Amino acid sequence: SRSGSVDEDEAVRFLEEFHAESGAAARAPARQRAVREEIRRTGTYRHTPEELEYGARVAWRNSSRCIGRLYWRSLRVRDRRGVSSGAEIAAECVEHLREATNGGRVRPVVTVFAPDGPEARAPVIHNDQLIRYAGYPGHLGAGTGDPAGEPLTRLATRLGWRGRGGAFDVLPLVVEGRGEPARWFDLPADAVLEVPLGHPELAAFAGLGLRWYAVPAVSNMTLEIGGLRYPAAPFNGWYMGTEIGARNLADTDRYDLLPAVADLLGLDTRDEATLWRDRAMVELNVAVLHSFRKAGVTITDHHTEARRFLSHLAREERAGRVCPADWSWIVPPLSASATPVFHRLYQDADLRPNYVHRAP
Ligand code: HEM
Ligand code: NRG
Repeated sequence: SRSGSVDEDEAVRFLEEFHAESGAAARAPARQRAVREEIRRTGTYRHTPEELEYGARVAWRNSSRCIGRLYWRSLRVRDRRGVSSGAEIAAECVEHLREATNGGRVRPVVTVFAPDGPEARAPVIHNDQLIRYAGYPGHLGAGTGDPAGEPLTRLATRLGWRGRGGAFDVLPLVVEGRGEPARWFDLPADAVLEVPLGHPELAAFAGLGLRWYAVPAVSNMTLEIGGLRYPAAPFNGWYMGTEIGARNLADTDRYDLLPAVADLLGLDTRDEATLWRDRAMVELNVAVLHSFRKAGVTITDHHTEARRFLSHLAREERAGRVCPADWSWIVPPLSASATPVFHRLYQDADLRPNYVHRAP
């Protein structure tokens, strides 16, 4: 077969799994022959809508870093393989966010754009996530916004976008349509639901002026199914509170807010043994969960999600499958040993279909 063409055996392995799991074994031989023939003739093949939907869901099931896999069958798959211009991709990402946000009752969604092929490269979404805050570097760590947003802020700015210099400026989408240069597209405000953060007991907490967005929509991973690669395939579920309260707002190379929260709590930050960091982290996480709940936005806590994950593992075993899992990602970054996922080990495996990282 010619170079850059899809691996026939990978394609057939996927089709075998698809037909076996979807109870359509009778149709398998004819479809496999047709796909082999299509690959030999064109270097690639097209998934049927059913294969794409199944592949995107199993790719989630196979994501060994994800604690949220209990609901893998409920993933909504938006088939937008025919869309490849920058402007249309941006518009479809906005539609994705509207469907996923659903007024706060967040729904897991993936939108699949045109794949890589022997004739044409796939379109590129430069954002790590569809919604992210800008980061503006300053002197001696005195920057503004989210340091994780700095690379995209730089790229968007080079392309002519002007940020307002605030701590929570929503970045534009930066998209390269097939065969087009990169362009930026502002997200309309009504497609970006955000939650202002307050604390159930500490009235002064709201004075910190913190907020976070409702929908984590990862857009820097390639969906791989049956030898085909879909580099533009943003997906989302809902947040687990610790992602925001124990990492995004707390990490020293992110918003680094534990000292400010500790001050608010009146803790002695000169003595590590007061555990001011730990106490501030708990209250920050309480604020995140409380605020999302109050705003009617779906979120989960790490105790509930850890329990659900173990039900998922048990269910997968009953179905005769191993559920690959990466302990270092499954275990939450707060109160790890108070959750059941901490107290055991997991088998890991690099299965396909899957969502895989691409070079930045
Ligand atoms: C990672 C939770 C839905 C695929 C994670 C992580 C958490 C999580 C806590 C670790 C993130 C980190 O430490 O940065 C959830 C919850 C969901 C959900 C609560 C609610 C439904 C989904 C969906 C997909 C998915 C719908 C794909 C269709 C992944 C992948 C990773 C991941 C690929 C690894 C990301 C990476 O390597 O950076 N998830 N998830 N998750 N999740 Fe989920
Ligand atoms: N930690 C990242 C998001 C990574 C994926 N997490 C999810 N995925 N919940 C953050 O923004 O904090 N998901 O598809 O729901």
